[in-house]
Amino acid sequence: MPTTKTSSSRRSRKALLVIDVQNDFIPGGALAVPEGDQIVPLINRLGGHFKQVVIAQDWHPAGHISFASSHEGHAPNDIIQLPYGPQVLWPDHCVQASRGAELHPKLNLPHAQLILRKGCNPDIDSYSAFVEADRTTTTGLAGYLSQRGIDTVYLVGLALDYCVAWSALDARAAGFNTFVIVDACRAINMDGSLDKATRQMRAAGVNLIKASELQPTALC
Ligand code: VGL
Ligand code: ZN
Repeated sequence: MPTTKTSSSRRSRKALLVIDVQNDFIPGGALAVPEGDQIVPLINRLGGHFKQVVIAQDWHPAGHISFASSHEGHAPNDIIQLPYGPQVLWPDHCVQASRGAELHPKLNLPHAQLILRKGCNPDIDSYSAFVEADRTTTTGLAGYLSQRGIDTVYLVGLALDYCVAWSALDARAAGFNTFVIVDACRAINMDGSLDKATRQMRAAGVNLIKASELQPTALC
């Protein structure tokens, strides 16, 4: 066997993680993120540069603990204490098999090999595609990526200050080189949530970049 490594085995292996680009998070949806639909063409273009694409999908059972409607006397945006910590309450969204939970119809990533559904536990939310809100239960995504030799992840999608940020922080904590492509994301930005998430990501060593800074030939 030859002893010299090929350039592809020496290079880092990269994956694109597309977070929650679903009908309920785009204008007109139950938990609309302003301009959420505007990132879809850029995500489709970026997707073409990656062999490895993972799509995360928020996928709650009806009556989920994160829904304000599940807590009498509470309204969306209230914060309550749950056994695992504070929980923002949201309008009902991304209910399993509903139209709002479907991926955006213009999302075009036919080569994505994994669609990872999260937030399925009725009693635990999961902004992160890696670890649920109890900070203990894993989705298995870190194992999936590392068993495929992936060491670097690029995140895009919705919402930058919630599911993208939490996923990026957990990717970093799991040891992945982590990039967030900020112009391929949009934020909810409620009560300073975007500033806070940005500070936390920077402090953790998550790289916040623009799509124009990427060299497409280096991404596969
Ligand atoms: C999200 C709030 C609740 C997100 C999901 O995708 O950022 N935000 N569920
Ligand atoms: Zn959710």
